[in-house]
Amino acid sequence: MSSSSKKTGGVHDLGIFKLSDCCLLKISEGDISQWFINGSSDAIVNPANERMLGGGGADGAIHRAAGPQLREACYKVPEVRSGVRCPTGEARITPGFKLPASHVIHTVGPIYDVHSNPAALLRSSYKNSLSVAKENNIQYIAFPAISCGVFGYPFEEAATVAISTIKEFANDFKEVHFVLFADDIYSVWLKKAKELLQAQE
Ligand code: AR6
Repeated sequence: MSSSSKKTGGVHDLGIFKLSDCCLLKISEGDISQWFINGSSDAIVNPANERMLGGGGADGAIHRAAGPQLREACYKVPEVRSGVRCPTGEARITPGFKLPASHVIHTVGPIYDVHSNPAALLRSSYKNSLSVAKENNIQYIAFPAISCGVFGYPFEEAATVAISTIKEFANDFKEVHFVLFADDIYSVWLKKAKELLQAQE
């Protein structure tokens, strides 16, 4: 199967795949905090922790780019128990404030070596993020590789869960994006998408 991905001057262009007649999956390298489509029906997904008050990695980049209002909005999300605003596998939505994208969907992926069934929890993170997006009329959504940084999830296993779960929402969005931070993880995602999806010419 051929792919539409290209490599120009050491920078990967998009890998584009068809999820359904109305929805494309686009895979690129970059900083998710800078991603947007139209600033009105677009959302980025933040790989957060259960407190939802910021952290390192993509979470840190998103909070820095959004400005302090994002932390204030997160603070107002009710705790379900002490120190937990978003349990592992669930998702919450806030505005994007100074981000170019209109919304942030915060989700908490599993810690690979701590949780007993990380695949089920990672699947829940993707599924609940997509459900919250759908409820809020989001048409364009971008994911990083949830749990693949600090939380230690192996890239290939994570890519299988991510892409197969997104396939189930193929009729609900115009575009689903993966914005991946580094060449190694981008290549793994692209390879997995070629295995599981149809390349768009
Ligand atoms: N844009 C896109 N991807 C990024 C960016 C960025 N700006 N920065 C990092 N990545 P991580 P996790 C990649 O650690 O594993 C935080 O402290 C990164 O290379 O951000 O779910 C939270 O507060 C990796 O491939 O999220 C939590 O405590 C992927 O994003 C914890 O880390 C996810 O890495 C969550 O850990």
